[in-house]
Amino acid sequence: MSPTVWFLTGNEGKLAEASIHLSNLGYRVKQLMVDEEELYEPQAESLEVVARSKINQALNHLPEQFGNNDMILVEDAGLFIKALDGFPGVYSSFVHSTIGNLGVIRLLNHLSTEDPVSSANLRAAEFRAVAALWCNGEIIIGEGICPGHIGDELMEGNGFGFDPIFIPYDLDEHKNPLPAGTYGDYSTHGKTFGAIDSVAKNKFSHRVRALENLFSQLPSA
Ligand code: ITT
Repeated sequence: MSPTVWFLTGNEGKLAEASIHLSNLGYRVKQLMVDEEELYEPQAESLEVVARSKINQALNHLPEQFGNNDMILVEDAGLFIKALDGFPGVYSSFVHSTIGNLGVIRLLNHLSTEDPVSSANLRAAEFRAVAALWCNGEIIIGEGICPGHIGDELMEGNGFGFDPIFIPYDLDEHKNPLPAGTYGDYSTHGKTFGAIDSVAKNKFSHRVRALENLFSQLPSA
């Protein structure tokens, strides 16, 4: 039987996206539940520091059903806006729960022009994710980036967090991102992540890229 990947996260959206991807690779994914008060998220300058800290904490909260070959997954992500020098970055959770999506749009109000391509360049942003996997006593790290831009209005329906305001750049046939305004083999046709479903989001997602990068380093991969 393939090992279970225990994902330490309180975010159902992250869990759902990782489960779709990892089940395609043959893994079972279960949520590792830990009381919020018992977890500490360091306010660090790097996503990797946060991810490593979460792995070390998860090791103190292993469930009884944890099997010999099972693995622990944590992942830390953030939205980095170019015109704001990478803000909110590692402060994404705080910014989302305080000023929210409309607040971010307001911060960028002055960066809109008639021309959609130059607006997309002025409003460039990227999601970044760092995933860490504990496997047989070792920690493996994977990173993923999804470039795009911040839309000028909310487009919601699906997703979580900043999904309603983030429009990924199109991708070419090899899934490499293209410059703003270029149509590619993979496209959301100007829709935000919030306006597409998670299977479609996973084609672009920083999270999936981090997981692909991470799982490609496993000896059996
Ligand atoms: P954990 O319990 O796994 O830590 P979290 O919600 O705190 O979940 P992160 O620290 O990884 O998640 O991400 C910080 C915030 O960045 C998150 O709360 C969202 O607002 C935003 N974010 C991260 N990934 C996102 C995505 O794929 N789509 C939209 N927003 C995202």
